[in-house]
Amino acid sequence: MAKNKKTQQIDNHVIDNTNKGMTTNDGVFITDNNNTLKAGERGPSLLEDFIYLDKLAHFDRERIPERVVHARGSGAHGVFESTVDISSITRAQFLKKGTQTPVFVRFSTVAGFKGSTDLARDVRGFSVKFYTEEGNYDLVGNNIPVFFIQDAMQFPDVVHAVKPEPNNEMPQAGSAHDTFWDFISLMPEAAHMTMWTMSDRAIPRSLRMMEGFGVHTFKFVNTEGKGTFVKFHWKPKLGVHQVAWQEAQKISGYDSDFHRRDLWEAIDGGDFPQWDLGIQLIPEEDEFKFSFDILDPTKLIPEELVPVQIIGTMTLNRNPENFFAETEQVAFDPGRLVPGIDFSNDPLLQGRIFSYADTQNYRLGGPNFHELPINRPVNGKYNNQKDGFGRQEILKGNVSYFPNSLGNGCPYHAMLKGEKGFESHAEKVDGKKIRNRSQSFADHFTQARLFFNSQSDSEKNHLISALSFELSKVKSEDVRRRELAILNQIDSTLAKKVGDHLGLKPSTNLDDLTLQFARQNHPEYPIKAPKPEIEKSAALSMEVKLGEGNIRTRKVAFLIADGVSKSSIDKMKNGLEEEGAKAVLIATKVGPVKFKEGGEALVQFSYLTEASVCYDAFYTPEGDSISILKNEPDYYQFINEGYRHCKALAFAKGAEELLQNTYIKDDKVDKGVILESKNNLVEDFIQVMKGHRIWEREQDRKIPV
Ligand code: HDE
Repeated sequence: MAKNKKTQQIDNHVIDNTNKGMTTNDGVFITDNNNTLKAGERGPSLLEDFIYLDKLAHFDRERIPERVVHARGSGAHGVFESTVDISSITRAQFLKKGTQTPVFVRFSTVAGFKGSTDLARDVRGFSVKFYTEEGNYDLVGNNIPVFFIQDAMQFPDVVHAVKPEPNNEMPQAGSAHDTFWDFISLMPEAAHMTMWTMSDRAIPRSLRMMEGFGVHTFKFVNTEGKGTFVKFHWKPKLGVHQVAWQEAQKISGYDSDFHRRDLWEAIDGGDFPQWDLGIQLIPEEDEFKFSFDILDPTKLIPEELVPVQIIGTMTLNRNPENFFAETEQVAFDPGRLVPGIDFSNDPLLQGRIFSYADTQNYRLGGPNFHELPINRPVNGKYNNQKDGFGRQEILKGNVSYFPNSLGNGCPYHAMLKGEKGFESHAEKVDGKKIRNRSQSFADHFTQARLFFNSQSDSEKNHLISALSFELSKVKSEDVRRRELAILNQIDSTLAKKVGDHLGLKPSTNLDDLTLQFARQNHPEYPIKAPKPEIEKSAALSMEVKLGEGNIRTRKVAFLIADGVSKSSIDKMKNGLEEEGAKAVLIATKVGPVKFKEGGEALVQFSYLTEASVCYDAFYTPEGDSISILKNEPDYYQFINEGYRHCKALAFAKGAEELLQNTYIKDDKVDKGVILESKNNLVEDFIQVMKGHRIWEREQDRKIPV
């Protein structure tokens, strides 16, 4: 693969220790890296041991502050290719049809610390840095298209509420606790986002299988200076998929790096994840056309009202060389733009313009973080900024000011030589200084309801279970009641079902405290909600999402033991691999496993190291292995749990007898259990996997695990 400019830039900084002698930081060769310098064999250490001091002084400073939010993240390099001509709408050069732009992407959870589990119920960050020829452009988005709050002033509050509680620093990476729901139940504007975070969007199957959203409305600006509002969407080619909540909790124990590992292994194995970039365009004339305000970040624009047009594709094709240097030191900032893109007046976005550069200055230790290899623009940076901690570039000459004559007026203003510099969209602004909230932001439940109504039955059930789980963990009954009253405004069945789990009857009126706080922003609260354009939106359900019929990179556990039939393995393996899925052999032990036909396979995974929750589907091939599996309790755990979590299971003819010892007997054999004696083993199995899960099984609450 040809290296792009960014890859080359990073490569220039990669250090390779191969065939190198060990040195101090000053390049002095070290002869003993094991022992400190002492006064006599059993004597005290000497202060003059500069080799030890050099090593430890650096070690003592290895940690930098983790991100205050989105601390836990995984990154990858890639390329974005523009595929559609939208030059009449934006002058951004990287969006010119056919342009390829290097990118670095960082996915993250929000609440947990840097070492927390990947499978927390949480929003996922979806940050993309485009290294364009006109400078870096960051689209710092999430996998959920709306936000909890409307104004940046309340950001520290929502974050403090969701983070571990300050007295005991619990719980880690979880919103199921009192302070989060206390805040949320006082903030009806959070109702819409809460529906999303309690849905399965918050527990993705893979970072490669989630959508991304710019959340705010932005602006495109064309060469004539005309603005058009725009919303950004990333649509994954693998479809949008989730795990079950019970699985998520177990995966956190079995493999808390589940998402990070999945992304790394996919890229390492050449399965490069891809997303299409979509835009929704709203002409300036249509700014007030909708029943909601397009500047309100708690609202989305339904795709039925403004269709999403695909304008390019992003491919992630390279893992970082070094986690710290790249994924940790990458500094995203939605407050930096390239010509052709501009902010809207969304008060949440406006607040972000300050926070990101400010946090990088602190986290990365000063103003020179732009010079770190991962952050450098590929087109270079030329200005009169100088000095500061960690400065790497060496400015030549005696001029570091503008205007100047001694340096021939350089670096010059872009317009002087005809280059196209950044120009803000010349939007007319005229208003009194005022510290309040627009009345057009005051309807909080219509889109929360739209989201709920758009879910399939199983999705609704998951949402109800998630809310029940979270609120059951809340100790304060007042908080539970307040939140139930909010849910009741969204949908009475939803509120009733959650209330049943809590032993509470939802009130039809919002709690007095909720009203009191809401009225601080909207004195007339609650207002009469405007009539929505639509009641349901197919695009909001994961079940009808793109990528259906695609099982690429899904992991199928082949459950085997000594004596397994090779031909029974190969038959299924070939079929799955043709569809891009992966067969993973799991045996009673790692190392060589004998085939019935003679010969052996080297197996890397065993029932000791693996868990059913980390796999998408299960196949039991036939062979003499069956008599061993018959007495293997961990085998049954795989099968029962796989069934409980609504996954596809296939059994070769000789393996079907094992079913008798599982939960899946006779009437439990549904469309997701493929028996070679009754079905077309390979094709039917693939077909069921394409449907992702057999959620109907969830009705059967008796399934033991
Ligand atoms: Fe962030 N956010 N945020 N945020 N955010 C940060 O910047 C902030 C918001 C998002 O992978 C911080 O570098 C404010 C919305 C992502 O490195 C910080 C407000 C959205 C990431 C910050 C918001 C996001 C961050 C912490 C309200 C979705 C991870 C570390 C006005 C559109 C970026 C850092 C990465 C990170 C501030 C709200 C997404 C503190 C003040 C809305 C994906 O600057």
